[in-house]
Amino acid sequence: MKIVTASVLLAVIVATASALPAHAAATDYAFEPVNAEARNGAGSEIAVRLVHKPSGKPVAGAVIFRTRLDMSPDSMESMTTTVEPLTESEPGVYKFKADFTMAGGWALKLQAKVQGEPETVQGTVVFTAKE
Ligand SMILES: [Cu+2]
Repeated sequence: MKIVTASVLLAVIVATASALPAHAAATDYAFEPVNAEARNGAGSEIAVRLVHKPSGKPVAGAVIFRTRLDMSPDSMESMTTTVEPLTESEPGVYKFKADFTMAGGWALKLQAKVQGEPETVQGTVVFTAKE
């Protein structure tokens, strides 16, 4: 039964490794909509707030390096449109210009680098584009 013992031991090691604090750190951050309702159409402004969950404080100076805007909330994940970053309008609030092409639910998927956090922070914010 030596093999069984080894695999149990391995499972314990894997479980312990996934509980390391480094993993918890990136999940300490959350992206939230400033206003979940958006105007449908080209050049619509949307904004997200990046929050450090344990302190509840906004996170300024994050570098959002990847975005994707798609209609996955309405089961149209392949329907994407352009989204262009604008300035950080106030600390922790990041604005974008979105070219919505259809009324309904849109998911803004973000990847960001936060100062002092080695892991990439990821988030999804759902907006509803309305006529
Ligand atoms: Cu659609």
